[in-house]
Amino acid sequence: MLQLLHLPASALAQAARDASSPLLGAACFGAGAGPIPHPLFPLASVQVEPLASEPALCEAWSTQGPLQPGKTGCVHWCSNGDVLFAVLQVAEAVTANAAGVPPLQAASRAAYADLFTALDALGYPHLLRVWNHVPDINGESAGVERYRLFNIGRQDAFLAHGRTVSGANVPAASALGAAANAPLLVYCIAARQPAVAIENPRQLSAYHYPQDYGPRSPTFSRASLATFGPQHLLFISGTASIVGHRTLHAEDVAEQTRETLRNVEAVLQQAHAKGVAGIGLANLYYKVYVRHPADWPVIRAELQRAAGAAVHAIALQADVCRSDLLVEIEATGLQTTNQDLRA
Ligand code: 3EB
Repeated sequence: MLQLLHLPASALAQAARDASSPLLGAACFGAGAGPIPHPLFPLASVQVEPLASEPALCEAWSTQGPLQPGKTGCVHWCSNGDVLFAVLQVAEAVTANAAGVPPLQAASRAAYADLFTALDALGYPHLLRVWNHVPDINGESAGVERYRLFNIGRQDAFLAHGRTVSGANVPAASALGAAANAPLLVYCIAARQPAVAIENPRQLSAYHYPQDYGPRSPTFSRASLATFGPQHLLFISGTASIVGHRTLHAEDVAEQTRETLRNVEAVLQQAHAKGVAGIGLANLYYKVYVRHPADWPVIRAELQRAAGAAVHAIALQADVCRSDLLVEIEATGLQTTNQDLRA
């Protein structure tokens, strides 16, 4: 069983001391988070700023013990017997590099190669959910958009480690920007057992995007559904105003938000067909990545209209992987079956 906590950074140390539900891992957003002293769990320090009133926000995963933490290569991880939370960062400047390979592409490949080596060695080979923060994601290096370089390096590593880059074994993911001087940051949840991958019938699978969006398609599914005993976890990937493979409503943030939420609903429908009808728009945990902070009130109003005024949401300023996208929304759903609760 996992629980997802949204909390201010100042409350993370307290949550970490709660021995009845220890932390498997966490991500903190914003410079205000500061260093957390000697965490026993992997902590992703994400260089994007939160939009809400809190100076910094954290997303933490709590579970039941016993937990095993460790470090393999540059991968910090912690596992609970079913799942493993992992964090790694790679500075593109220092990645060993064949001549002519742009440093970000090399760093992306190296990050995923190190991750796969660790996951395979630890016995948690199945990636359920990945968060990627690419510094200056909409910038260019060597004349190529940096998100495209990231996609090349990521796909290279999947293939080099014998992993498929389309279909059932591709993880759910989000890909966002980060400060231009930040390292490439990847954090993820992996498992001993595979998840069920879910696609969105309104969208072309991202791993089949045409070459207009780069020489290699992105390697992610629209959602993944994992089951641990009585608990189902639904990880909905970063979702945007894309229908088919095209961006819609390029200049209109309200329309982009509504289109994005139609996509989230379409993914939920697919998940319902796989037995998680209890997860809906109103009980998802959202992370909203906003390109222009001034757009947040409009986005929040649309999200509240769709999901209710009490919606659980973290809002962050981040660049989104296509320069015409103003907002990207990801979501996580948790459902515990009644039958197993009675047992
Ligand atoms: C999209 O639908 C929007 O490259 O891992 C969303 C989620 C997006 C994940 C990724 C990219 C990624 O194409 C962008």
